[in-house]
Amino acid sequence: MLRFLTAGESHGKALIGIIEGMVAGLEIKEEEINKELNFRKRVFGRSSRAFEEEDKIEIISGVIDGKTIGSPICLKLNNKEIKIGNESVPRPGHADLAGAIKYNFKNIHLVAERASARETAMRVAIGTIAKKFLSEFGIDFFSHTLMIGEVKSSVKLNDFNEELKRKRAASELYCLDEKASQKMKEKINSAAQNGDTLGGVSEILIKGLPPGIGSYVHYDKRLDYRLAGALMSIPSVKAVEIGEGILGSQSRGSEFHDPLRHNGKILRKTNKSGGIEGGVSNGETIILRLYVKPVPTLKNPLPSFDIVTKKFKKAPYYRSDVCVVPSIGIIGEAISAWEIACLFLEKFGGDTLIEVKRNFNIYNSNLRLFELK
Ligand code: EPS
Repeated sequence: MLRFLTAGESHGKALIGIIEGMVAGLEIKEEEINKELNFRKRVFGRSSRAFEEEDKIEIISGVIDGKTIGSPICLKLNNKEIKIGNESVPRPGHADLAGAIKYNFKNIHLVAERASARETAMRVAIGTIAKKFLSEFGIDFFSHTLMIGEVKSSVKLNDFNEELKRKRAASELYCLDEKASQKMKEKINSAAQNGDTLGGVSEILIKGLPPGIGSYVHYDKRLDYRLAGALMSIPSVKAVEIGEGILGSQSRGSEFHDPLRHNGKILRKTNKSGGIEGGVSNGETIILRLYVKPVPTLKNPLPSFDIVTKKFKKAPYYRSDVCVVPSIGIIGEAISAWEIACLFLEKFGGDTLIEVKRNFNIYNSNLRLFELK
């Protein structure tokens, strides 16, 4: 079984991650993790903190001579900024108040330090190892920004390639529509000037996943359940859509479902199901959309109250992000990779990469039976 645990506060000494159950024999370099960590952070609309933190991963254990050895992998990310504040006024929309009630704290920073999306840095590091594992089987991940504020990208994808990855990396907002991207930047600037924040939508595509990952037999092994549940754990994500799920709720069955054909191989004209049918991958690209709420720390704050005096007070403002949508795409890729790696290992299990590849190849040769005319 593959599992992980993270520890660490946003302004504590460090973030720690421990992975258990990763196969032996997987090559992994710190630079590969650092590349994804950089992607997560340094985007237009993030606060200065995101640019100040170095986010250089240290692999403490489980990897020797550049390869995993099957023992727990311990990862560490040092924080540059180390300080814990004191504040008794919660921000509406933040974990502050619910967390302070739950733990009987009078200082909301004791909540915010762990509720902070800084924790997702470690989950991106962990997910990068899952991505590397899945890349050994031709499975690849991509994300791009579909909407910020009300500005929509005109680019809708069912596939991606290295060129699109380069284009995405060159965009300040990871948006493939240059005109829309410009408008999104203007929206972010104007929200910042008004002391406000913005949400939006990020789309994730996963290709190369063979049919049969997940389960229709056990609710807790359904691929859609696992992906949606895990993606909802990203701070600010308020809804997850799979394929054209929202459109489906307004369509007839005859309009919505992807008709099947067989022409030497299985063919679907459309992919409205987003690559998942009955909780199981069907071999099409997995398409997920993450709906992100605006960050709750506002320069022009909402009404709140002091949890000690119970008197009215405006919510406090601290340096904060104006928009985190592009970062959410990168975090979502890592988190999806983790969930898929867990289900993939359950199906093709083994202690070494070679053993898993052998099981995968046997399954793949059986799959070819479906491809025969
Ligand atoms: C965050 C608040 C900001 C963000 C932080 C997440 O940090 P600070 O409280 O230091 O201003 O910059 O994100 C990161 C530091 C990061 O690495 O993503 C929050 O409250 O969620």
